[in-house]
Formats: sequence, C-alpha cells, structure tokens
Amino acid sequence: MAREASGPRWGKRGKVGDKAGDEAREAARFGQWGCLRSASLLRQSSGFSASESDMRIRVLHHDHCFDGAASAAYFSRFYRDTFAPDAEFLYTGMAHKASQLFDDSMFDGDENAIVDFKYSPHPNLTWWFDHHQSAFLRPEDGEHFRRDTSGKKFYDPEYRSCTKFIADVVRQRWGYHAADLEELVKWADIIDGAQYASAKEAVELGAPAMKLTLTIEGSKGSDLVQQIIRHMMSESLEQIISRPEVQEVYKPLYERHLRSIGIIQRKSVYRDGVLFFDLVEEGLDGYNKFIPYYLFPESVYTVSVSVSSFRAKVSVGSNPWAPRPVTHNLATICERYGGGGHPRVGAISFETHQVEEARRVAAEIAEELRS
Ligand SMILES: [Mn+2]
Repeated sequence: MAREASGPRWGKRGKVGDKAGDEAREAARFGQWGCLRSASLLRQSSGFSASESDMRIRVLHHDHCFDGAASAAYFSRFYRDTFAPDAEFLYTGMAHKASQLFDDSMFDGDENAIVDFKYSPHPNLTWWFDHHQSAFLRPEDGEHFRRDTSGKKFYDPEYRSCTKFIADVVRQRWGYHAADLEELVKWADIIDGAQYASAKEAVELGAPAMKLTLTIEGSKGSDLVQQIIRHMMSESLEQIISRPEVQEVYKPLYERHLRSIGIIQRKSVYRDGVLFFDLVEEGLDGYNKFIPYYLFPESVYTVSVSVSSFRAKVSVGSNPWAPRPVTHNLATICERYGGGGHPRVGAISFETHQVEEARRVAAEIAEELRS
C-alpha cells in the first residue's frame, strides 16, 4: 500500500503548513476542543472564509447494514457536538469482498474514520471503531493497530453492535452522551446481535427500526443509506421511515418481503425438526432469515437451496427460539462441503451451473440434521 507522507489536511485549499492551520490541527489531534473557538478565529484572521475552511470528516461505514448506518450517525453526532459544530460529513459505504477493500483516495478528509468495518493501517486514518470477529485483513494490520498510540482507535469483538460500542467508548473517554439517540443505539444492538424477542418481531416488521433495516439492506446503491445516516443524527426512527423518499423504497421491498413469506410457506417441507425448501425455481435469492421460524416455530434447523446471478447457495440455519436444544455445529458441517459460518448458521457457495450438486448437498445435510 502506498504511504502518503501528509497528515490530515486543513481545509479544501490544503494549506498545510500555515501557522493557524497547524495550531488548529494540533488542537484537533490532542482533543483540546476548548480551543475550537480560537481555532475558528485563527482561521478567520488568516483570511479563509468560514465555508472554505470547515473541517471535512470522511466516514467509511459498513454499507447496507442498520448497525453500519447507526454507527456512522452516532460517530458523526459525537464528532460534531464535541469537536466541530460546522464540520462537513462525507460518507463512503464499504462492502466485504475478496479483492482490495481500501484505496488511498478513500482517506481524503481532514479526519478519516472507519466504523463497523475492518481496520486499515493507512496513515490518514484517524478514528476506528469495530466489533467484528475478523477485523483485520492481515496479521500485520492487527500488529499496526496494537502499536497505535492515537487513543482514537477502538476494537471490542464482545460487543453485539458497533453503535453501542461507540456510544459506550465516547461516554467513558469524552463524557459524551446523545440522550435523543438512545432508541437508535438500543435497536442497533437488537438487530446486529439478532436479539429479537420473537420471530414475529423479526418478521412482521412492526417496529420502525425493522422497516428501516429492510430499506437499508435492500436499497440499491448508497445514496439512500447516506440520507438515512444524516437523518439518524437527529430524527426518531419513526420520523425517518415516514419520509416520502424512504417510503418509496420501503414499499416495494415490503411487498417482496410478503411474497417471500408466501413462497417459503409453499415450498417448505418439514420433517423431524428440519425445515427444507428449494427456491431455485422461484428466483428468490434473498429473504429474511427468521421467516422459517415464524412459519414453523417447531423447527430446530432449516436447510435451503437458492440461486442468484453469481452463485448457487446452500443455507443452513438454526431456530433462535427452538423448542429443543441446537446440538449440531453448522459451521463444522458446512466446512466439510467447502463452506463455513458460525456454530448456529452456515452456508456453502457453488458455481451457478452446480445447482444439482447444491441440491444433493442440501438433501444430505437435511438428513444428517434429522438424525
Ligand atoms: Mn455491526
């Protein structure tokens, strides 16, 4: 990775090296934001217009994820209220993929933050919060993080959501608390941690947070997600989901959600604790993973086959509200067929032309789980 020598730049004109900019930058680095006002005065006295010299904060966040959006919103509120009331926030949605995740041009702010996503050793990265088990692309990245002395990079895989992690850290370290965002934090923890009270709560989408999750996960591109992040900084979840531009995207996704419940109902075969369904003919490649347990509360496991434009897939899951204990480790089973996952949920990917092979494997796993 190319390393740029320059630190965070101050203002769009990039006047690195001018005295006022340097002092303000130092203040920013050491969190002495009692100095915020004097930093503004210094900038004015050096002839910048306020609009041209406002801080630009780049926030890279996990895209199409409620917790990723809520993390970006909570961090932005904290930063704005604590350090820079006039800061301009710029968002970049990040997706997990096999090829290179980060490139130099992404770290173009005066401050650059990553929330709810993997670490980067890039010299321009100034803030980081994550709770994912696999937070480091390479062992060197983990080493780089452990050597960091900025005091602004945080990792705790014990947390169920990154939003709650950010809220707790900034409260402890900076005494910051956004009381009006408690609803946002609470729901990020429920959704990212799959801590639903029931399958009904997860599937019927009664709560505004659940409707927003469907919208955030299903919308195309990153524009709407970023609008939602900006609203999350100050509005209730009910207000956000009621916005016409959000409703426009939500409604067709909700129709699709209802259709998928009908399809899974129709295609399901239940026997000896295992629910099996084949969605290959239905052209349904994504669905709320709690639908099977909503329809068949007696099921302990589900096995399904589906196909999308780029792969065929066997999904194996277990019921969080199962009437009897989940004893099989689903990650171990999936690993045997070249897949992977967690003890309670796993998957195996195949090439799109390997549908018959996927069906054979699915049937085999269903049989094993029935035993
Ligand atoms: Mn998360």
